[in-house]
Amino acid sequence: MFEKVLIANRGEIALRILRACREMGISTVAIHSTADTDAMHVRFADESVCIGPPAAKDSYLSIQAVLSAAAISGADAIHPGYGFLSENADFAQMVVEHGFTFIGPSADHIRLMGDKVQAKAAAKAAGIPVVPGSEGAIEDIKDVALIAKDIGYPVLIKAAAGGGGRGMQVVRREEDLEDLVKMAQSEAAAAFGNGAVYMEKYLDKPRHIEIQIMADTHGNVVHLGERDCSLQRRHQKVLEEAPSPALNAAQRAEIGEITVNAISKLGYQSAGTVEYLYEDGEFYFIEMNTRLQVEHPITEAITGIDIVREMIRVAQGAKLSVTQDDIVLRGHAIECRINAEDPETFAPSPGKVGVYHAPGGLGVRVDSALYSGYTVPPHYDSMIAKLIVHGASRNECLMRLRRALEEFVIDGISTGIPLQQRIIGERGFVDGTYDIHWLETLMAADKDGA
Ligand code: MV4
Repeated sequence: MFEKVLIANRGEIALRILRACREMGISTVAIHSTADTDAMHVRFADESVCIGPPAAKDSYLSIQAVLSAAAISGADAIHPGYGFLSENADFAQMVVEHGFTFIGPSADHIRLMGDKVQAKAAAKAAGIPVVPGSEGAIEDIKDVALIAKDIGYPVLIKAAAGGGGRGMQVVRREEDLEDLVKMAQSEAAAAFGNGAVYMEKYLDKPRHIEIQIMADTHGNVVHLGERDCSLQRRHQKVLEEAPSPALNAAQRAEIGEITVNAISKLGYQSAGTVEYLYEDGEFYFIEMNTRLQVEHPITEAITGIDIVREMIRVAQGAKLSVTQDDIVLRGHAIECRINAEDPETFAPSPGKVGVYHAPGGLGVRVDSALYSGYTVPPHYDSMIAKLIVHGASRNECLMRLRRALEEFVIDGISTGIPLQQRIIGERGFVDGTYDIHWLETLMAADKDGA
């Protein structure tokens, strides 16, 4: 059993992990930069260690600093949260080499899924449907041109070391293929230090649907249903919901079972998420996230399962506390990400918070590290709160969400609350028919004054 866990993160996710530890009777170590001395996660933890200056690369991203903090505090294990070092395979490996437990998957699985070409090949070999395209990285342009002709244009060139939408090129005509592949290769080499790119058929209007899985070290794997994350802007998710308005129970069970079988074959452990594009009734694997995700609370809301506690349990070698038959999806949940941002330009809007009042009541959860008088530092991600609302039906969830957004008070800084209110009032959202382009199309229409 762990006696002490170090949380290698900040903000709301550090609080989320601290809460799970406290409930489990595990003492906690917070780490923080000098910009975060007054942060909530530092106050909340049993002990804290200052690990460096404000710039993340010198603090939250410094493997040396984090490992030193774990050593001096006598922690047994490290939870990386999301972002920062959470998907750094070298970090996961060094954590283990220094005698700590990494609360997450093995370094090998993180490494495998970090290379999008290898991830796709592994997923396909394990029985997961993938987008048709080049088998592996592009080597010979003539081979790829033949495949592109066969699957039909447009095609998409993606960077093996990219992910999350970084380094993609749409190719609409055969005559552009060679130039755009070369461009993508040199951009990928410059951005990621790895010029490998691959090609896929470009899906026109898909939804982004992801399956949450959990696996222990005893061969048990379960899925917790899906989340629909199609509402995004510039590859940043804005609002997520579970279950997806696009799926029925039979489709959910089928893709869930395919995903669970593949995860078993891969020997993966811990929590993870398999991301799919969904179009015309078909699922296509795009990536796997080997970490706890921002939007995990909507899955917790509809399953009643504490995903962070399960991660900690399986890292200790315990069995999952549930089997697939125990998992029942109840009702509907939506998460709104609230960013400190300018409502027009979306530029980050850090600064001092005046009055802070979080909504509450039945079915309302707010995960945030804000408090009245807190100063949001400019050095980190602009997400300052997550509002998670649960209801018996999607309609009840929407009524409750509308009410909760009205109750939210964050004075002193600009936030994305008005954007969320706007979205949930739109017909395309209320009827659940939106795809991955819906939000950006809506906002482009606003700009044009349409
Ligand atoms: C695609 C695609 C269309 N066709 N792949 C963007 C993020 C990265 N994870 C994968 N992405 C996409 N891959 C094929 N073959 C469209 C996107 C995409 C997207 C995907 C999910 C959520 C939002 C998106 C926004 C633009 C493009």
